[in-house]
Amino acid sequence: MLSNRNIDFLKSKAKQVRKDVIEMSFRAKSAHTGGALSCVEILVSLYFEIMNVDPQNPYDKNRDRLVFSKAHDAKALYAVLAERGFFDKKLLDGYESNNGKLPGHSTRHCVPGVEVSAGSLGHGLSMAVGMAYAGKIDNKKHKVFCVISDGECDEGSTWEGILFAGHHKLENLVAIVDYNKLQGFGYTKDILNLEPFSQKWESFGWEKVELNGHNFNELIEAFKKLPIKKNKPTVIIAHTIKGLGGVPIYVNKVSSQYKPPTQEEAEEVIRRLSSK
Ligand SMILES: Cc1ncc(C[n+]2csc(CCOP(=O)(O)OP(=O)(O)O)c2C)c(N)n1
Repeated sequence: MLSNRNIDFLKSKAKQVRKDVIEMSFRAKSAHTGGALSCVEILVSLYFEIMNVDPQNPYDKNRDRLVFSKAHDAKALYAVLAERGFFDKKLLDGYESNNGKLPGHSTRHCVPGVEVSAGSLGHGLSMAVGMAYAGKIDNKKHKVFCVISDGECDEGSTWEGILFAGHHKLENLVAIVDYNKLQGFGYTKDILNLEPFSQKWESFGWEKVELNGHNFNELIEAFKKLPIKKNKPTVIIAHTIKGLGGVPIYVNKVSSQYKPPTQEEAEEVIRRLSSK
């Protein structure tokens, strides 16, 4: 269990990240806000409590790696990295603009801390698997985390990575599924149902934890137990809500995928997140 002080600290970071995400969405009139909001607590937990990273030495060879496979939701990653001190927060103003440094899909080394280029969905887990496999061969101690979406779990390439990691017993690998149950044009259960989801991972040789992906206590308790089982990769199936904390009428709706907030909506969300 985390102390109340730690929880309050993480919650305040999550609020700030949500504000930054909404501001970037509004400024750039960008899509992909719902999925950025659903993974905020996952990223805040990892970068502020769990991962061995040093913003002053971002390419330390012993650092933990994070592959952000659902790179269309890069706003969340950028906001967390900036808040953690990897780069100047002013760069967020140039998100998805001609003169900015932050592309709509997170791209390797566009700023310190972004480990891989991604955005063509379904490839990140295989990159993470390769990094974990190399780490295991070289007897390295760092972990490789990979944040993937449920939409990516409808893709065959993801299951090839899952199969490989189970076979090679990559206990240094942790996949976190941001299971918000919505994709670009509908609910995952209607497009290509994943259930029974956790059993599928287990049958491929992974150890699973299922939790509320917005609850810091649950997330951090699970992360602190890693590796959950010797000789097995871990999947954390994080049940989340697309658009949580953003514009209320888009929460858990397809519209949270592509619709940027209007000025009034953005102002209202920022006001709410700035109060209390
Ligand atoms: C291979 C590929 N196909 C299609 C897209 C276009 N696309 C961007 S986001 C998205 C769906 C988002 O849903 P999901 O993957 O579940 O992510 P989340 O809800 O977590 O944002 C799609 C189809 C893409 N980026 N890559």
